[in-house]
Amino acid sequence: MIKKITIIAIITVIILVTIGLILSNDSTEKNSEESELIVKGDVIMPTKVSRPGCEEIDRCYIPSVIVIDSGKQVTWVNQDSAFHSVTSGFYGEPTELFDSGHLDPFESYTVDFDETGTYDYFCTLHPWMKGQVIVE
Ligand SMILES: [Cu+2]
Repeated sequence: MIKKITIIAIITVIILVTIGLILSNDSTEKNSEESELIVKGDVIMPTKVSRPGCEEIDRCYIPSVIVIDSGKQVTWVNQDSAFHSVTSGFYGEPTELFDSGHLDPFESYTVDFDETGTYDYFCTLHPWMKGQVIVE
């Protein structure tokens, strides 16, 4: 009788470990999918955009317009040596949907977009820096 219980216990443990392995594999796949999406959604703030001029060649945020599916996210990366921000709305008229605050050089900022629409954003420090996220 005790042997039967031991065997049942061992089988139960094996089943639980197997389920655990399957679940952990699933979550690993999900994580790699997510990181691919982050790379896809990257918007870069390149160097020297803290002076006016980038708006003339549409290079303040690269790309300045990004189109994504709803439920996805966008990550901005500050590749400049100056502070920048990613703030929803227009200069002087923030919509308060999202605001990165001052991003240090090489700092990044991610926003989830669950609702479709067009989201304008700007840099609070440099009024000429404008961008748009279009969520479809
Ligand atoms: Cu800026």
